[in-house]
Amino acid sequence: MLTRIDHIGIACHDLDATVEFYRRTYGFTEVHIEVNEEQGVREAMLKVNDAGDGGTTSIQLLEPIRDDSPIAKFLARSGEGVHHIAFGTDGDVQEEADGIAGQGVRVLYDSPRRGSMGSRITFLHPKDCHGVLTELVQAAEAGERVS
Ligand code: CMX
Ligand code: CO
Repeated sequence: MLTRIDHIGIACHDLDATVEFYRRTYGFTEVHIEVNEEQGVREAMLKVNDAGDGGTTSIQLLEPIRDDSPIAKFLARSGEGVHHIAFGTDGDVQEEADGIAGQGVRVLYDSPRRGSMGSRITFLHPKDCHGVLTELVQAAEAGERVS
């Protein structure tokens, strides 16, 4: 089941300046920063302010590290802005993706890849999702995180 909005992915030219914008303007805190070579990005996770109601959502800011990365291509075509929405799964992300593929939606990876903070991720083609690049995320268990 898809149980939450895990994060919204936003493409930016300058990661540090964009992190600073979200910190200064909204008071969001950076909880994680990493380079993901496979995805061709330097990225930061910012936690949206927590009102104590149990809701935890993040903003993922993505800066390209290679000209042929999906984020570089997106910036060249569309400029900065919302790049994808990521839903969290409560179970195995591959099983979730297989079920969705059965509805005729293209899943972009044959098997899940490594996402932020050791999560397992895959993507659904935007053309099959009414224009929205959609990521599925299975969070790493606390003991399993790979950095
Ligand atoms: N949102 C909506 N539509 C998008 C899109 C996006 N982010 N990226 C591309 N498209 C559209 C294009 O505009 C194009 O539409 P038209 O045919 O109408 O012009 C169509 O999709 C296909 O475009 P394309 O040039 O053939 O495909 P790309 O080479 O741009 O690849 C995609 C698109 C989704 C397959 C590729 O970006 C991908 O594999 N993404 C998954 C990985 C990823 O995005 N990684 C970065 C984030 C990492 C993370 O979240 O951790
Ligand atoms: Co993402």
